[in-house]
Amino acid sequence: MTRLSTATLGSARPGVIVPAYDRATVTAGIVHLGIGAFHRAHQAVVVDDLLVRDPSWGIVGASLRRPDTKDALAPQDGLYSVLTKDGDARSLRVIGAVLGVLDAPREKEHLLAQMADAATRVVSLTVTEKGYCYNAASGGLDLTHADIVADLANPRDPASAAGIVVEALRRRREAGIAPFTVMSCDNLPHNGAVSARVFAEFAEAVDPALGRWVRDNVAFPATMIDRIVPATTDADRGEVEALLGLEDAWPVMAEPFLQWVIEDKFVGTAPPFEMGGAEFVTDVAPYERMKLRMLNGTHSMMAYLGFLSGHEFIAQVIGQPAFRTFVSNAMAEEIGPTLGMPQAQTDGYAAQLLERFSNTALRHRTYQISMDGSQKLPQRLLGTITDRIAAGAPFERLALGVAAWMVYAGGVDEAGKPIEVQDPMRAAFAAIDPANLLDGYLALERIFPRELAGSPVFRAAVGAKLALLREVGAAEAVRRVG
Ligand code: CS2
Repeated sequence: MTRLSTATLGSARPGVIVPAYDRATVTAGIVHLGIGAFHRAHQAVVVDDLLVRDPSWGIVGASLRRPDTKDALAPQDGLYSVLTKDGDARSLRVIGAVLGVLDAPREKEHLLAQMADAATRVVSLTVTEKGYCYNAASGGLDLTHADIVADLANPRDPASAAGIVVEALRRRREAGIAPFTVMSCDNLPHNGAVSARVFAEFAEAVDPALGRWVRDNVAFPATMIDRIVPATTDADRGEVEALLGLEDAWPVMAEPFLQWVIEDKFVGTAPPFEMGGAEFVTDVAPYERMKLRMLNGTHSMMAYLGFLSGHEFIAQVIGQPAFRTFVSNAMAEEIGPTLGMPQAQTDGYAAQLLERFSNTALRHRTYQISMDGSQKLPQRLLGTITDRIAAGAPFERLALGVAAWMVYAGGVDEAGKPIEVQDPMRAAFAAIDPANLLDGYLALERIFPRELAGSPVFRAAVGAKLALLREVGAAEAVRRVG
């Protein structure tokens, strides 16, 4: 079948939404680091909407590790489709906002030159939690991280996100060009403040004057990003091909829901992201907290408990009445009350989340969400638990979620089969004595703040849930906790 490209786009099937602007007039204004499925189903879609008004905000994407996105999108002139799925309903749209993709390891100079170019006014990132080389316990850059050590030894030839951003900023400063705005779009708490701190600390370690300049001149808006984007499968590619009438090697799948809340703090004028439904606010924190604790918190709980119960997809998990009760109670009774919002608002949000999780067309794998638990647990579950303990309130369901993660990270499922655990702290997990999981995990200070690990209430709650999981298994534990 003919491949999707500029030349063939005209033969897309009727009903497919195609760019409403003339792509030939679009120029690059954004460099995006970490051009995975999430970015292409979220930010790039919003940019695709605003290019009608201002064609100077096209995106040059970069992948920091794997060349697969570049290899797939180059023959397609950057074009790809987003298939939105809701039950049996489908909507297919071809996105034209990505002008090109650079493979950072092979094309570093090209990438740095693009970032140092005055036309680039925003550098956005989806490099996942671990990509910030951030030490959750200290709150700053992890100067012992191998990638940071390597980049600080050779800052003109960087490989980490921090190294690349700072080298591009150094070049701009030297050339007398205003800095770009650095916009984190990762699921980190206070992603703006974390990026500000991590990148300024890196710059400072390269040159104190550069560190000061970064602190004083670069804007790091916080953002809350939300859209469920499961990994694309071969079956998805087949579905896209049938709907599009062309072959697309790199489509992305998404739910209809899309939310993006952005702190109104840019160097110069921000791209008109509101044209694509984004919202500019002065304080992102309440949105971010609600989303991380309610959506991502229950996502992780469903992922570990669901995986251990033998469920492959989130919609299957939430389709079990016991799980639905458990998740709904966790949100209403344990998470919602920590958000400091009117109950009607958190209840409404919870109801909407249950609907979104129930979207059977998405096939969002529990295994996918289970990845990188060490990087996710603190902001998704542990902060909520800390607040519950401070309020003297129970947190049985959250404790079961943490215990399920410990079992999962131990690398053996309930049938005794090995689990391929993907996590930067995997080696540390493997060194834990299976006979004493609780002490082993709680000693990991990068995950568990000392105060929490030392809390008798916390230890007792998680310890009891570990025992319950061992005794009756995840499915029955969920039913009993309810
Ligand atoms: C998920 C998120 O994989 C995960 O850890 O919880 O990617 C989630 O789907 C998104 O944050 C939704 O916006």
